[in-house]
Amino acid sequence: MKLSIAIADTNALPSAFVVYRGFNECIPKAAKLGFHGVELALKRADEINVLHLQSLLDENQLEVSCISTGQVYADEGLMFTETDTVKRQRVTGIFKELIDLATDFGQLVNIGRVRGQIGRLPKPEAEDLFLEITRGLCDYAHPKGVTLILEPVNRYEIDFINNVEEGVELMKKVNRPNMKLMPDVFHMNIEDRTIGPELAKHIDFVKYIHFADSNRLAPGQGHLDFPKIMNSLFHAHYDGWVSVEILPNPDPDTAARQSAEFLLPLIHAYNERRAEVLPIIVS
Ligand code: LER
Ligand code: MN
Repeated sequence: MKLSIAIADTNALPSAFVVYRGFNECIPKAAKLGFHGVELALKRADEINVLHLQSLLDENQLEVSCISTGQVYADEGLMFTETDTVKRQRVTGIFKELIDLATDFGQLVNIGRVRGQIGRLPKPEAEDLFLEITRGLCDYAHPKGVTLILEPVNRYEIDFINNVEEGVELMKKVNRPNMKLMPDVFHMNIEDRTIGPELAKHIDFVKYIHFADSNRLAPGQGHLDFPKIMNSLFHAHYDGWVSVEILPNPDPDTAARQSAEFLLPLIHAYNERRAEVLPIIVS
């Protein structure tokens, strides 16, 4: 298991949901705190100077865990359930460029609120609009080694795919090997029956996990039981990223430090425990 933190660059929208802003300043800070990677919140692929980002990552020995796309939705209201052909082409084009970028950085692109609303559409129609764009993007991404990860988001933010079970049902309809889920334990705390057992039950679909406490502050600052959640993940043999996506409160540096201080010892113990049992699982 590896630990990442959500960051955006200085030109990100005020609504970008990240802990840190400013790659030059914050990538070294994340490395110093012990994070293994950074989740890049992007609006467009051309925000990234590939050579500069790669050298920043190399200098700080960090990886990109995933490219997240909340700003694609926030910026122009683009959605996969959109009916307008021009807007559908636009969101598809933006995603193809983000997939190209992910070939070199993380190989994972998230689909958050950009999946769209059901709104006034009949649900099967909204689903078909989503499926058409998503299958096309999966087929584009597959030869590039990139996987798309859909995030169930709570009902107060969106009306389409609120819990993990709904996500799994939709994944089965997408029916592509590079389409998986990105559960977020903050949303799961609102929408799912349980957190750890639900993640374990659907582990084959779980590719990446957002960590935030019940109040969306750093893990350890609310009432979610992270050791218990991680124990379920351990028994389900999860070996992917967990990424801190929290409010930058009381300030970004404190929120990032609290997250690292709370989660890194748990992750080290998790990985040591996995190293002990891995030979048994493999043999
Ligand atoms: C995005 O990862 C997320 O969790 C959303 O709640 C942001 O609005
Ligand atoms: Mn999230």
